[in-house]
Order: sequence, then C-alpha cells, then structure tokens
Amino acid sequence: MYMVRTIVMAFVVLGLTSCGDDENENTAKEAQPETRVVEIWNLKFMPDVITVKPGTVIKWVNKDDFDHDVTSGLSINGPEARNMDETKFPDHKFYSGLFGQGKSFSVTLTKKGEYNYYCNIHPFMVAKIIVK
Ligand SMILES: [Cu+2]
Repeated sequence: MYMVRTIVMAFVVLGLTSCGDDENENTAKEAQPETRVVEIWNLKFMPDVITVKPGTVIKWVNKDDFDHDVTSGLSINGPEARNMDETKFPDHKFYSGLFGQGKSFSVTLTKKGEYNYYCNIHPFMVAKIIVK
C-alpha cells in the first residue's frame, strides 16, 4: 500500500511540474517585445515618424539596392543649414554602420523621449522615433 501511494504521489508531482512549465511558456510569449519595422526605400525612412512604447524593438530594413546607415541625432538641412559649420549632430545613442539591400539593423529603446536619426551618407534622410 505504501508503494502504491508513493507512485501516485510521483504522478501528481510530475503533473504539477508540467502545468508550471506551460504557464512559464505563456508568460514568456506575452513578455516578448513588440517589433516595429521601418523600411528604407527610395532614399526615405518609411514611416519617417513612429510612436512606440518603451521596450519596443525598432527594426530598419534596407529595401534599396545600395547601402544606408541609421545614425541617432540631428541632421539639419535646408536654408537654416547654410551658415553652419556642421549640419550633422550625432548623439551616439545608436549607429548601425552601413548595411545593404535586404539587411537590417535593430535597437531596443527603453527610455521615453524623442529620438531623431538620419542616414550619415544621405543627410537629407531624416526621421524620428517617439517613445512614450
Ligand atoms: Cu542613406
């Protein structure tokens, strides 16, 4: 009788363990960060302004058949740039390096705020991420 009870207990314990694992899997799926894709196409970031929640993964995908980069900071173009020594002001929050067609670059932004960025080799390509 003692043996039978031990075996039954063992099954109960195994059953509870597998329940717990299922719950953990569900929790892990819910905790997966959201990803927002920004396409780089025809010398533009599209969309050029996105608003996301903290912790969102921003993924840039290059659809042009030549290289671009993603440089955080401000690039100032137009008439206001005419009398400036510098028109690009990287803030070193993120930088992708050059990446070509079909390649991507991702960052996770956890702090609320506005993040301007541009392409260093095409400084007229400017865009913004708002984290709030
Ligand atoms: Cu570019």
